[in-house]
Amino acid sequence: MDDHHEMWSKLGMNLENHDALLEVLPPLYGDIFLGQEGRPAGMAYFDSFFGEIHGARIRELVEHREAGGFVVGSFCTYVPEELVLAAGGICVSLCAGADFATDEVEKDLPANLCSLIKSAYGFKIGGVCPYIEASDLVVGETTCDGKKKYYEILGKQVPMYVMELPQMKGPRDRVLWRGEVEAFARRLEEMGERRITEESLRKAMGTVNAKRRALQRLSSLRASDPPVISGRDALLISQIAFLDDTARFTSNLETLCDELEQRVAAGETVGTPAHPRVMLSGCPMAIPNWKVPQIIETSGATIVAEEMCTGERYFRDLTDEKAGTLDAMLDAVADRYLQIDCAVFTPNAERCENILQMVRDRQVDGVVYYALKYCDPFTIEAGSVRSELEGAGVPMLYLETDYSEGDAGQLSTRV
Ligand code: BJ8
Repeated sequence: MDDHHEMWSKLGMNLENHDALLEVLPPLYGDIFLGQEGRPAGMAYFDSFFGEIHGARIRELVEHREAGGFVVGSFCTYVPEELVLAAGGICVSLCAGADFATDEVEKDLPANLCSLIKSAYGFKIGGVCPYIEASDLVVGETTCDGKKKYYEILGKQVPMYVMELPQMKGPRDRVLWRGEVEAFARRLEEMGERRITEESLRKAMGTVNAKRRALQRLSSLRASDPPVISGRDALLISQIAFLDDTARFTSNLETLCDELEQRVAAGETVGTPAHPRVMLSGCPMAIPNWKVPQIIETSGATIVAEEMCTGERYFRDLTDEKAGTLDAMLDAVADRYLQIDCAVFTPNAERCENILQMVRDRQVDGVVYYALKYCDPFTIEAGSVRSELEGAGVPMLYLETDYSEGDAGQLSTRV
């Protein structure tokens, strides 16, 4: 990585902590990704993105702000990124994939909170997340209780805006959510000092849908047997989708998919027909949370799908681009996001239906259910998912873990 210390310093980051973090990440990345055999050549783009994940990409965000734009940071797939783009902003997800400054974190947050929230706070107070430091606004959502209450604490440290997400999906909930989408659009217009127009929103919807279509294409290619790309690489791509420039990401992913199509035709694979085909299901995995995929794929299985927000839940649904007026477009945005089947909703039967569909489409042999400790929505919903899968004759392995490496041996044995 080039020397970006001056930029990080101007952003107010803790350089000592950050240097320590940057020493750990490249070897970890090398072990998990670069040593894989038969990797597609198109992964080189994503490797190079990762190499500059805290450098060149952050410089782009800084330059965007200097040119009059703004940056919005978020923690959830419910935040409508089309609206941010349409108002002249860039939407990025914030760091939350590794333990950091845990002792300090636990002075403000309970120890029995999920790793994802504690990690997000650790990266903030440790001064090691350039994405949050480069954000003009952090957007939260009323999903799980842990995040809701965490946003009250975070809101004392950064400019914060919270969208009220309903907990059900009836007509009154839809009205509430549509109002929230509209209010968010108005807030973004204030930030960007420009109106969101039919033209700008239509363009943004097209740009974001193109990204989701490219991710859907990758997902379909993973139906090949044996697989042509590892689950680790596919997960990495999903993680980068939340950080990279949307159009550039899409173009590089389409190039990779072209290569994968050729590999399917040529029979070039990353596994053998004897490898079990595994689907991951559950909580999201933010960079650099690769512990479980690494264990699964070094134990003789290949991951062929992720039923999680860093996976199918992020790109399954498109926003209807046929809407003619601005009002109708905001309807389409609201409707698209309300389809997301996160476990924070009740009831959430469509999640099980979607899981069964994915099992069929990807010819899945078994599901590894990944739950973060203390995540009530996903740990509780595991029971319904298990009984649906058992009914369909598909085995499920339930793994409850956190971001520490202490249980890696035990997880490995169970896998
Ligand atoms: S849409 S999955 S990104 S809420 S793991 S913080 S739920 S206690 S991350 Fe999520 Fe949006 Fe849903 Fe996706 Fe709470 Fe669970 Fe922690 Fe979680």
